[in-house]
Amino acid sequence: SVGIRRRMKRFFRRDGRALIFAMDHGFEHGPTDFEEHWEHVDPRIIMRKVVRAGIDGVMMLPGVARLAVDELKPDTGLMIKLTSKTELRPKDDQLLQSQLGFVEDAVKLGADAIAATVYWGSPQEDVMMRQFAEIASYAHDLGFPVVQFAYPRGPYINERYGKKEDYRVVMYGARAAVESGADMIKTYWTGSKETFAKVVEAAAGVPVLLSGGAKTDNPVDFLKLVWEVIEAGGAGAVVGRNIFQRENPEPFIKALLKVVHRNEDPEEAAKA
Ligand code: FBP
Repeated sequence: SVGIRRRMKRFFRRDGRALIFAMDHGFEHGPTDFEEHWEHVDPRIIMRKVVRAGIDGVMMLPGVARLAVDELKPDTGLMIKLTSKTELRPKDDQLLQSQLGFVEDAVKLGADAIAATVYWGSPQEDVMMRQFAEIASYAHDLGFPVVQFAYPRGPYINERYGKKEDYRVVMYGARAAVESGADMIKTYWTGSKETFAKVVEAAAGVPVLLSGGAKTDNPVDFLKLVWEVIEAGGAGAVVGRNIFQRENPEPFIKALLKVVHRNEDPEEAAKA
């Protein structure tokens, strides 16, 4: 619909690419994720920094968004994620993301897109498929794009492919996201430009964003990874720990923006 097309543009610049800041870690991993730079546990402080650095969009759960939306610029894309899990759950339930908010909550917060995770290959895949279908159906009716965090993980994946980052697994998840109606996909790095390009192709034109992952000790290593994503045809990245676990997120975001939007050489981008 027209609404979906308009709202997609709040994230993607004219080059079709986006850099999005992720901050749902206080729920998904617990506040220990912020201990490296404890001041960033306050969503207002880190949001102020990322917005000042020129980020294209941000992703939060509804409660944190309520605290931090005033820090956003009018044109910062706002993605509200409606599913999560805590790491306090019993191990057997770690492969399920549950719904913790509703599309209406996101709309009231001024969201531009709605996000939800599906762990493809989980024993509880069925629950997340249904959850995603409900969220997507309602969001689409209202003219909102839907982002699927398409994260394959589960026992059979490990048995059959060895690891969840195998490109055959990642592209399966991306394809399943497309076929289930996602307007944007967020997924893992597959380890090489060539294999990530296959993931992008399997997504058949639906934008594929990298899921940042654990902080790299050397910032340039992460810039290089994002550079490869862009070279592979990826639409950008959704980055959490690699931003808020650094002492100085602003220059790092500026460097990331140069890589994402200008294909700038990572070493050069890091210098400025
Ligand atoms: P990162 O850039 O920190 O990896 O953030 C992306 C993200 O998907 C978060 O939204 C989420 O909290 C976290 O990674 C989940 O990581 P995992 O499920 O691998 O523990």
